[in-house]
Amino acid sequence: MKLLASLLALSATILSLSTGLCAQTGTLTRQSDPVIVKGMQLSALRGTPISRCALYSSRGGTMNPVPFQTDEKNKDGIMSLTGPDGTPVNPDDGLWDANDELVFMARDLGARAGIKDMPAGCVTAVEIACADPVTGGAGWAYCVAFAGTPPEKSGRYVSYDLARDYINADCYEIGYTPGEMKSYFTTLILKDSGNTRSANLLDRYKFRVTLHLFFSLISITRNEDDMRSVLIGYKDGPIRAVRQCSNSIYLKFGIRSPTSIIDNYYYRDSIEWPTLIRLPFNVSTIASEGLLVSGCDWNPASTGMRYFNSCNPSPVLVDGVMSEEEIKLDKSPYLWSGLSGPQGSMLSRLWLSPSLVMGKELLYIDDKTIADPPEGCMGHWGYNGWSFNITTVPSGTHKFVSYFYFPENYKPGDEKAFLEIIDHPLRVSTRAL
Ligand SMILES: [Ca+2]
Ligand SMILES: [Ca+2]
Ligand SMILES: [Ca+2]
Repeated sequence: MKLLASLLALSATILSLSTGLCAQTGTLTRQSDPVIVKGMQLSALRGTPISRCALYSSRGGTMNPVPFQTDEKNKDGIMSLTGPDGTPVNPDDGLWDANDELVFMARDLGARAGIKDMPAGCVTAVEIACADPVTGGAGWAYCVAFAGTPPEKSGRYVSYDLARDYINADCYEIGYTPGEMKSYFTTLILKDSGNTRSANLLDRYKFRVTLHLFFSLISITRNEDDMRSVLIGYKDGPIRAVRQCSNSIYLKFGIRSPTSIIDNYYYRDSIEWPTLIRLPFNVSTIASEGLLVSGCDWNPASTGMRYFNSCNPSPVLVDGVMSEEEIKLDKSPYLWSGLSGPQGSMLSRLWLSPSLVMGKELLYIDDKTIADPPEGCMGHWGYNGWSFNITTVPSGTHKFVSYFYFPENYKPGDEKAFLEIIDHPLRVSTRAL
């Protein structure tokens, strides 16, 4: 009798636990984190045709399809893309395997659900749980495999126009110069909540190196026009557009540097933009001084926006005129910077390989009278980014990654959620239902 009572109590506990699990509502507040689930975390789907899978989340008690994409990688781990001529680049097999990636946005996570909640026709389902390591908030999504094509379509956040080399995302648009093999973008438009759309605010992204050789008797300068960037392959969203480029820099006497293959990612409200610098020698062996400056030079349409960063929380006015406050900006290395105004808002941060951390300081010039060719629009308009003393940089490959974020209706403090994406990444776990 006692045993029976214990068994009954145990089963009641299990029942309440499982009911509790199914009733768990999503508590995750993070929105802008891309969630990347590796194929090895989806082992229940191994060998399943990717075209039969869809992503669902539970909102308001119903399961709804949510935007997602699957990025296959070939057996060497290189992303499968489409070449500019439409042919597959690094194709894979169309089946789920360990190195393929499922990608979606944290904003689409929902409540916890059970196998009984899965959509009709579900053959296999894997639960994806995401936890915020700081707040303990959690959210869930479900990768569902069907016997054939999934019954419902989901939306898109990003699209890529190959002919214009142009990305149109919910919160921004960014454009390159098709056919010109340039590495830098020349168009940046901000959108706020999809309701407003600014003019193009950008002159160009500048990347400039100056080396002084033989005790400054000879100077070598290179700018972003000396870089050649060839589009190898692309992916047209719907979660992230990918541009894969082969980059090299013109050195001298017709010689180019070795090429680096770089993938750029464009999400709904963020961009991840890595750059590789390959140095065949220690800079100090050939140069007494070396300076690299890199940043966005804006155009007059940016007038009225305000610049701020983690060391300079009081915003300064972008108007093509260098004010006292702008001259006195603290040039210390900053963690993040922002530009905000009626046109919209943008935040940026930089990740550097440790070899580049030394000797960096704020670059900020807002002076329309100082020409800085090559540029489309004469003068500096809120030109901001980084200045690096590269004299001490050793030979080898150095990487930096620029992150751009596009908050909707930005107010001070909103940057914290974007910083958390890298500082405290969401923890992703999976289990087959
Ligand atoms: Ca595959
Ligand atoms: Ca100013
Ligand atoms: Ca300019």
